[in-house]
Amino acid sequence: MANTAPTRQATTNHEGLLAWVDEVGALTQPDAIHWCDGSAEEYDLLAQALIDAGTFERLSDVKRPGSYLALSDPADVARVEDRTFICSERDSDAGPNNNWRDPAQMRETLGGLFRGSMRGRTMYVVPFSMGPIGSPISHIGVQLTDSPYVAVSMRIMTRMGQAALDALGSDGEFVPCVHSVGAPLIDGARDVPWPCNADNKYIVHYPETREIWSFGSGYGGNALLGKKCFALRMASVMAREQGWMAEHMLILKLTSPEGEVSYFAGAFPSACGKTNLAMMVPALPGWRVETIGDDIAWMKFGEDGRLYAVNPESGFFGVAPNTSALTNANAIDMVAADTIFTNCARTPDGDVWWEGLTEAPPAHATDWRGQEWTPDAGRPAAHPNARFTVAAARCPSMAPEWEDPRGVPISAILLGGRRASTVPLVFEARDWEHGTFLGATMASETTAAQTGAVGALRFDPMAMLPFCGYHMGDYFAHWLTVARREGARMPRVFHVNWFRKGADGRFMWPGYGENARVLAWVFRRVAGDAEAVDTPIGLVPPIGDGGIDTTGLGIDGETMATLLEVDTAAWAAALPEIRAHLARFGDRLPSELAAQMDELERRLAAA
Ligand code: TSX
Ligand code: MN
Repeated sequence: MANTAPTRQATTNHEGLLAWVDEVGALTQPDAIHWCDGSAEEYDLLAQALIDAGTFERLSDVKRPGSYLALSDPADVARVEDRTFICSERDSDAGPNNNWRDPAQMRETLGGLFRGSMRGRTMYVVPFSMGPIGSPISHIGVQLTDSPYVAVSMRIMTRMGQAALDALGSDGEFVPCVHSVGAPLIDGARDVPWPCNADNKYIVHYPETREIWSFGSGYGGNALLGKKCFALRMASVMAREQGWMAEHMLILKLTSPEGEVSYFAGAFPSACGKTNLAMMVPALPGWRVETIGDDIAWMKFGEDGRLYAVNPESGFFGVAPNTSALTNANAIDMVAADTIFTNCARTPDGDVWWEGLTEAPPAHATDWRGQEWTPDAGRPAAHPNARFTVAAARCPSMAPEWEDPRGVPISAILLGGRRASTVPLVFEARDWEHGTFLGATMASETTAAQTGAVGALRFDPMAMLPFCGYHMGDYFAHWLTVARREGARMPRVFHVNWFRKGADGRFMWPGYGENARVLAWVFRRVAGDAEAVDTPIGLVPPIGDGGIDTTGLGIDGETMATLLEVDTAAWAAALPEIRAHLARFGDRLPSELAAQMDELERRLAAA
């Protein structure tokens, strides 16, 4: 691998960058250093090197042109939250939401691990812009990695290569990101298809010096450092200091039958179908949904006081299982070509397959571990966290302005959760402070896809619990602070729940394209054209005029009433759990949120 990898010299005069690359090279001792230019030729060369190394298998030119399948080490299949560290000077600044380590001690530990860790490999210098190149909302990073799989993935997921270097200039600021799979090739040792260091994973953030160091894993958010590490954990710290917002949110564009446009951002915990919502095909005639992003929103204030959002990414790293023409037709079209699949199953005709892709499974397949698989195998063919990595430009529902350097003005923030009971289909926050409270107390019931008891309530404030790079109490305070900026015109906040179940245990709301009916009510609320009923928990759509359009839906008024019902007894019963959740943040919980808690209790008691 090291002998066949291309090498390319530096094409920057950024002294700080050159010195840092030298320094990390001296520490990790790669055989060669390659500065990525981000060209298609370079991508093809690296893909060929990955095929030669056994990491990639080229898929059928007929079934999946330009596409590859990688099977990971079974010990390297997901993000590792228990190996993710925030190394702030003070323990208290990391908060109860993070694993803290002393930065000096961590530097010593990592120094030992990274010393010589790239021996026998090529170190790729991967310059990237999170957000459109040159946008005032964007920020630049440079990742050093000994994984060509990471280098090609970064070309899809970010604006990677010479253009990012050029934007950096000779003295621009960048977030340094160092990544090693932690598997040096010593004394001519043969490489494996998916090198990693399963027992020694470290995903480390130094928020004060803005550095990211990742060791031992080649998978997803552990290794593609622009995504969760930079665009969420590090960016949340930068955003707090600089007065903007880095959020774990989709961004969608909604166009009404009258041709009016609104942009919504949306925070959802895992397993709520965030990517499906971002790419949704509305079932409500005349309405159109287009995609800006499916995972992360960076929002800065415009001169008009509104929040303008960009998607800092340029691709999708989506969960494959249960993605189908029924759940997400745009994603299926998108991954028809030029896609990297990881831990999917392979069919005999050189295509990929995953659970939920088709109603009938293939008669034979090779599973994600490379073993023969048949439908009676008693184990999934694709790993439940199998992924596709594909350029956003391939997504048919991308809005033309998705790369607008000015960003798009956000009118509403949607918060969501998976709740079988208690929480209505949709309700609106009374104001920004109440919306912040709704975000801070967001919760989802666990599904079989997660570990632990199925159906247990898991609080995940703003869907940021694993992604906030500092104390979450301070993060809530930041939400309250940005709204006090002179002239700020904050988005309205809504809570949605597609997952309420009836007495028969079945989902009451059809979801998917029918969610457009909920989005349409949100749109009309923001425009001042829809009604709402005041309840103890917030503003709920009325049944009928001014409420949710149910024409052609086939849901009766009684079911709609149940979907929108505020079960005050169930809410009152949930209060102690919500209080206990907020108590985790101790004296850093903003007093405004404690007051919101008391107000909710008072309103429920009066109901
Ligand atoms: O993504 C989902 N969305 C959002 C779509 C834009 N899912 C899948 C969640 C797992 C990732 C949903 N599942 C949604 C939803 O709105 N709703 C449900 C629940 C549900 C599941 C199946 C049906 C209806 C609702 N279908 C039938 O009962 C036929
Ligand atoms: Mn995410």
